[in-house]
Amino acid sequence: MLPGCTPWPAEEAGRYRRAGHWRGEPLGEALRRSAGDRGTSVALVDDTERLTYAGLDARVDRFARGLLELGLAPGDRVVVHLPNVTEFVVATYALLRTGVLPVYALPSHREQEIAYLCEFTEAAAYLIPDRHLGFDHRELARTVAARPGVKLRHVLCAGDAREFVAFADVEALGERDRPLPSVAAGDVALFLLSGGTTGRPKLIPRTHDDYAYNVRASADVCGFDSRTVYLAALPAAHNFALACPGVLGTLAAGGTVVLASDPSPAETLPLIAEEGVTATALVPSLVRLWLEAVSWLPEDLSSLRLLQVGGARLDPRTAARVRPELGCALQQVFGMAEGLLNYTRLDDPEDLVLGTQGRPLSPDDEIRVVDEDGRDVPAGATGQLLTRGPYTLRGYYRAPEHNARAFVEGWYRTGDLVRVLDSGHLVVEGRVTDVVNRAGDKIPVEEVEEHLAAHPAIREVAVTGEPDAVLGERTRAYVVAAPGAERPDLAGLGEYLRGLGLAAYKVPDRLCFIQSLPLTAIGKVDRKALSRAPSGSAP
Ligand code: OOB
Repeated sequence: MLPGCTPWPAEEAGRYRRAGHWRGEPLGEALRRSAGDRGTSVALVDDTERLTYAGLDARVDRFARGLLELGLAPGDRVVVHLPNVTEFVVATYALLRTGVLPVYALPSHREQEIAYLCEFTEAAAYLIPDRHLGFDHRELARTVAARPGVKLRHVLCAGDAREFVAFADVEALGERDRPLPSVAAGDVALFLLSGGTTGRPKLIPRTHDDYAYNVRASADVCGFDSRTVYLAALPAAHNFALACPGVLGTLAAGGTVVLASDPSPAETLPLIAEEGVTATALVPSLVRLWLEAVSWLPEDLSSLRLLQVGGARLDPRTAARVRPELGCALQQVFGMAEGLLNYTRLDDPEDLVLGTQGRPLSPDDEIRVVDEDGRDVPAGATGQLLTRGPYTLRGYYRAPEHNARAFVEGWYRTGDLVRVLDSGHLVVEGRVTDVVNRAGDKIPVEEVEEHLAAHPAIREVAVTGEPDAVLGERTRAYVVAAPGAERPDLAGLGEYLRGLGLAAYKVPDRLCFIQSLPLTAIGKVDRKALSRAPSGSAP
C-alpha cells in the first residue's frame, strides 16, 4: 500500500474478499468489459461530442500511453481539476489504467485549495480545462505553478492549451504502442477530498478493490443497466456523481453518461428531454430550484425515472414534491467521500423514502451510534455515527495526528448525528463538528476564519452556519472590528477572500459586527451562543 495510507487489517480484508466484495479487478477494467460487450453503443455525451464505448476505450488507452510517454509513473499524484467534459472521463480511466493517482479537486476550487493539494500531495501534474464558466484556468495554473512549494512537472490543458501540454498532444504521444503497467487492485486508485472537519480538506485514499465495490453495489441498488442514461449534473469529481453509482457505475453497467456543464435547470432540463435521461443526482438546494423551474420550462421530463438526492438533508416537504411534480421516483442518499453510503431502496415504502436518509449499502457495513463519551446510545436514540466496512477508509492520507482523533479501533467517526430506525434506516439530525453544509458544499469554517482574521480591519472573527430556505444552510461572519479601522462591508470581504484565491462558495453570505465573541467555559469561541444571537446590524 502507498506510504501514508492505512490498509485494512488482514482479517477484514480476507473477509471482504471471501464475501465477493473485493474481486481483485482494477477500476479501469470495467470500461474495457463494457467496450467489449457494447462497442458501438453510446458511452458518453458532452456539449461538443458523442463517443461510443469502443471510441472512448481507445481514447483512454491512447491518453494512458501518452501519460507514460510524458514520464508520469505509477504512484505519481496528479491533481485533476476538470469540469464535466469528455476529457474528465478519458483522463480518469487513463490514470486508473496506469496507476498514476488522480486527486480530485472540485471545479469551484481556486488558488488556495489547488496550491494546497499540489503541495501536500507533491503532485507531478495538474489537469485543467482552458476556460470554464467564464474562468480562465490557465491563469490559475500559472499562479499555482509559480508558487515555491509546488513542484509540478506538467500542466495538461483540455482545449486551447497555450504554453501548456494540450490533451490532444498527450493522445498523439500515445499513438506509439507501449504496454500499460499492471495495476494491483489492492492498491490506492485515487484520492477524494473530505468535506473537512477543520481547516484544510483531508485526502481520502480509495483502493481499486474498495471503490469498484462501491460502484458495483451502488449500480445494483439503483437498478442501473445498459438502458440507463445518467445525467452528471453535479461535478463528476465529487464522489456522488462519480461513483454512487454516477459516471463510473453507468459505464460499468454499459449505459450512457450525459455530462452537463453546470447543474442549472436551464442547462440540465433540456438535456433530459434531448438525451432521454433516466437517472440523475442532485443536492437538495438544486431540487428546490428544479421544482421551481419545471413550472416555467416546458421540457418533457417523462424519460426520467430516478432522482437521487443527497449531500445535505432533504426536508420531507420538498421530498414529497418530487414524484408529483417531476414525475420520477426519489431516492435519498446519505454518503461521504470517506466511504459509507446509505440509500433508500427503490421498493422502500413511501414514508421511509420521504422521511429517512436510507440504510447502508453493504451487508458488511458496520454502524454504531455513540454519545459524547463514546458509549453506544439506546436503540433509536440520537448520537454520533461511527462506521467501518469494505469501502470505508481506515485513515486519511499522510495525517497521523488527525487519524488518531478521527478513528477509534478502525471505526471512522463521521461527525454526523443520526438515529437508526427499526428498519435499519438512518435519519440524519445534524453534525457534531464545525462544517457548514451550504447547498452540499462543505465549508470548514475555521479555514474561512483564518483568512478573515488576517484582514487588517478585523480583530476577531467567527463564522457560523444558519438555516436558509434555498441553500439549506448559509454562513454568517461575526466580526469584531479592529479599533479605528474602517468597517469593511460584505462585498468588500468577498472580494478580499476571492482575491486570496478562496473558492467563492466559502465567502460568507452574511456579515454581522459585534463587540466581542462569546466564549465557552474553556475559552473556545461559543458558536452555539453566536447562532442564538440576534442577527445584528448589517445583512
Ligand atoms: C457527500 O459526500 P461529502 O464527502 O461531500 O460529504 C459528506 C457529509 C456527510 O458526512 C454528511 O454530513 C453530509 O455530507 N451528507 C448528508 C447527506 N448526504 C451527505 N447530510 C444529510 N443528508 C444527506 N442525505 O455529500 C455524498 C457522497 C456520496 C453520495 C452522496 C453524498
